[in-house]
Amino acid sequence: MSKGKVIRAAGGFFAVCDETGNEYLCRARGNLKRGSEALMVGDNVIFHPLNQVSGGRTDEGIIEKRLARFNRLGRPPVANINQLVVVMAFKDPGCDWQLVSRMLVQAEKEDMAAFLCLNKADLVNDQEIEETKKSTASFPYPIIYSSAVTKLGIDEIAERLKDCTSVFAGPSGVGKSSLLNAIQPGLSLQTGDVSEKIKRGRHTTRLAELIPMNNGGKVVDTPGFSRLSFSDLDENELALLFPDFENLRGQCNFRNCRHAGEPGCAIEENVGKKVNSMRYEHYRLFLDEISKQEAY
Ligand SMILES: Nc1nc2c(ncn2[C@@H]2O[C@H](COP(=O)(O)OP(=O)(O)OP(=O)(O)O)[C@@H](O)[C@H]2O)c(=O)[nH]1
Ligand SMILES: [Mg+2]
Ligand SMILES: [Zn+2]
Repeated sequence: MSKGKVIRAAGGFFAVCDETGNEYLCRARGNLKRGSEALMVGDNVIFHPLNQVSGGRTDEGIIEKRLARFNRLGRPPVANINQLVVVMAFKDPGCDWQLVSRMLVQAEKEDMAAFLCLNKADLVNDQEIEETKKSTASFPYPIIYSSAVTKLGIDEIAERLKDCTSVFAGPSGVGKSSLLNAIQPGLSLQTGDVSEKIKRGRHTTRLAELIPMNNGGKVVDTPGFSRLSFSDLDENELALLFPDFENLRGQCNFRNCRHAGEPGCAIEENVGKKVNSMRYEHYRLFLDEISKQEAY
């Protein structure tokens, strides 16, 4: 028996990388294919190699067991991730801030660190960047302005990927794969153009893939998505998943304040000050959405 990590999953097959870097194409036992047990990229597994491997040759195996996960994301489906990198573009396609907040809520829930990459900075002028900086004052996560074309921000992103496992997530066409190619020349991940008419990506990356980086980090490149709903969130939990509110906790008039229009709400009083107004809007929107789900 050997220990390894799932680095790709497709059509009932799993590519598993063992501790010495050999790759095996594996099938999995039936119970590892369904529901929340279903294997994901990033899962650590015990597998049974079917053939001897020499000199890094690809071989085959059977996955017997999945080891415990310390976290998992539903979308993109990945496990054992230290850091979420939300990738958006300034334009073509433009930044979907609500989707950013959705992803960040999920990351908080799973105890992942997170930062935002605002890519394609080469397509806007300095004034637009300055305006974004202003409107994201008190945004509670680091924002890196980047360009796979001019290489702006590439070193900083690379630095943040060191020595941990990260996932790149965001809509199709924002430049996730292009950024990874820029960070690690020679990687040559496939990238695709953006539709001229609707300014959306064409879902070039089809499968999540865990990639070892030269600086010791690991990154999962994932297919783009544009919708994300909350499935397992509790109304009372949501405010705890907004680090923006951290320094104001316990300061509302009512101990069980929902921060949704109650008198003497410290959070509402700080909107546009310590709390970014767009983030507060997202909080209210998500709270509504979750309470409607709970009503069913
Ligand atoms: N101008 C400009 N174009 C970029 C930049 N980054 C990526 N692109 C272009 O945007 C298009 C989409 O890039 P991809 O890297 O394939 O985007 P992706 O996020 O991986 O998309 P999916 O794999 O479909 O999820 C390609 O035509 C890239 O050349 C950038 O920083 N500036
Ligand atoms: Mg891609
Ligand atoms: Zn409150």
